[in-house]
Amino acid sequence: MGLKVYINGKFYEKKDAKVSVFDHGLLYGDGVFEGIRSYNRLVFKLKEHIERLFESAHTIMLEIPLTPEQIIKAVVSTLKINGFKDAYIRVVVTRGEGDLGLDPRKCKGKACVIIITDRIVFYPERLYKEGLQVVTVPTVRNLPEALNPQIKSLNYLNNILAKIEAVNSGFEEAIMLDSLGYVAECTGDNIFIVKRGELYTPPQCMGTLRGITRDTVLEIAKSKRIAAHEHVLTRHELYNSSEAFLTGTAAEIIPVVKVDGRLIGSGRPGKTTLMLMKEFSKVTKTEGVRY
Ligand code: PXG
Repeated sequence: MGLKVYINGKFYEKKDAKVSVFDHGLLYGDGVFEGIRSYNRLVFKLKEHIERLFESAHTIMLEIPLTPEQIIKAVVSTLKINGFKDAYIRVVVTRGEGDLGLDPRKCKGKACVIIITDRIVFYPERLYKEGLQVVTVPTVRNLPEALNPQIKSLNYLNNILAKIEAVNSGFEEAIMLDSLGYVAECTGDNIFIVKRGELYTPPQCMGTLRGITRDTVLEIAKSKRIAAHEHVLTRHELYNSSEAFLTGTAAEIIPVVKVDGRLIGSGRPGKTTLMLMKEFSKVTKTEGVRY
């Protein structure tokens, strides 16, 4: 039995899990999504992810045809039917079928709800031990006043362009700057630095998604009495930090040891980063919605 995908209340085999070519999610990137993870049959921060999904949908005036509780139930059913203990979960809501015009009013039916669960894909284990080398890229992060990065929309071209630029330069991940040149975030991760034992991360108004892993790191820091600041960061501050790391549902917490050719600290993952990685791993093993 193969992978089963949830579409609008029904389960389909992977090969039959399809949506219309007239779906505005495909035609215009008109829709929203969330990337969630489960660890040992516990879905981490499921409520928070679904809340963010509804906020993204609210802003683009997309009516999700289910309640948050119904989506949570559907996520759990999809995980159960596929028998995953550890999974990567993708919840996608598209505007649905319309015509060849971008007006969302032309999508007469309901929005389309898709839930895909699969094995997790993440950076090779080696990079968590050695740390990642990253570069800043020319593509500027979307301006909040144009397309707010808080909307986790199906249009990820801004991030994909940045990823292409990093890969073309021989790096796995890109640091995106905002239109003023301040550090915003990476293509699918938030960024933190450590300086004099304190944490700094760009505020969400700087073209930065309010990441759920980012929030979790801020909670851990609080519980460990480590000062954490949401503060604008320049490249200079990044280059001269003693530690740096990225946070995201897919990557979890990954150390950064080089930025634009500048060594960060000793060039090895730092002790605050390693402590946070350990604590994060504890939290994900003990907290979440059980299935
Ligand atoms: N910034 C951006 C632009 C993101 O897309 C994050 C930060 C981290 O947020 P969370 O809430 O996950 O801590 C994201 C999250 C993927 C993938 O398939 C992308 C994300 C999450 C999971 C998978 O590339 N983005």
